[in-house]
Amino acid sequence: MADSARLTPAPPAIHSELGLQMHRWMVLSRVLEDRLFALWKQGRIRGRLLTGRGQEAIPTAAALAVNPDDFMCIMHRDMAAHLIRGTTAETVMLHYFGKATGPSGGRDGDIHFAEWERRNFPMVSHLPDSFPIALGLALTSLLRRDRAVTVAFCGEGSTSVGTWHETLNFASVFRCPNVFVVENNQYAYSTPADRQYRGRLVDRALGYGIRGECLDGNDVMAMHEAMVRAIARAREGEGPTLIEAMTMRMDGHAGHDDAAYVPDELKALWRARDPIERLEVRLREDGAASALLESNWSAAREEVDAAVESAWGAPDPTAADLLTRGVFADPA
Ligand SMILES: Cc1ncc(C[n+]2csc(CCOP(=O)(O)OP(=O)(O)O)c2C)c(N)n1
Repeated sequence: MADSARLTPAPPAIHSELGLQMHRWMVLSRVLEDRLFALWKQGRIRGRLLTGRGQEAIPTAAALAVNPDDFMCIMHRDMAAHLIRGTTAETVMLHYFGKATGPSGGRDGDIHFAEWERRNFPMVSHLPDSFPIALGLALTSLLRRDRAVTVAFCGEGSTSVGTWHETLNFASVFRCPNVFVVENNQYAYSTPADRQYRGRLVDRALGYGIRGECLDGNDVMAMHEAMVRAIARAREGEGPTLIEAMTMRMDGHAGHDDAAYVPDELKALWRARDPIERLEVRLREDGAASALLESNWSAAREEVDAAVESAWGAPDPTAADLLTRGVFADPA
């Protein structure tokens, strides 16, 4: 081997660019939710706080696999999907501070938000009522032949509700361009999965005659490949896919919950599978410089600092605005 070849570091593997993008978004989501949690403890957040820390690989992989024209029904563990689809950290802060210029105009300071102009449907609190909405969006795309795909998320607890089953059945029968992602974080609030269902969730795909895939939801690369496959099938008219992504939420259900019901060993097992740390190991093996990864962390901290500062100073809604703005149609 020539000396120059020996001295030149191996070029990053072909997928490193995508890997670095994934890293950037997962880190931004983590830093933003770390900050939201601190603000919530200070009483500066208007509503409750639900985070997806530890689950970032799933929304990241999904949002990087869709097109801007596709639809996403984003849930309470999916901050990275908002960010990747163009909602800024500042908009998120405006929302949580209940500001007039936030997505709900100051009416909500909780997780129920999304920017519809980005084709993101806001979380519906009644679980899993985003699923029939995702079905309606996909059916519309089918009828219009616009080739858009709709990706919807839910937790494993949500799969016990009737609308979940009706959605999968209808989507299967009409081959709707849907991808249904179950983020199986093994607890629905304090209810463990073995008190929720028997068998494997992914096997339900068989019952509905659709394709199912169960995978490690903390492996962002594997998740991305699965999403790309499922989205391509949906777009080509081959029908919906059910993806069961195994993961664990590293916080309680919401800020007030310390998740004391989750055994310490289980938490430790999944902490060791942190999706960001795993990706960092992989990127380093592929030749990514540590400084590059560190710069993603520092850029995210700067972005979040600036977002908090600017959103905190934004105007609050007036009482009159809250009562009337966006409530009645313009009498045009
Ligand atoms: C129909 C319905 N029942 C109960 C609730 C209250 N609730 C909100 S989140 C939640 C846990 C949901 O668990 P899962 O679907 O597994 O999602 P996770 O929060 O674990 O991501 C519950 C019970 C609700 N929002 N809707």
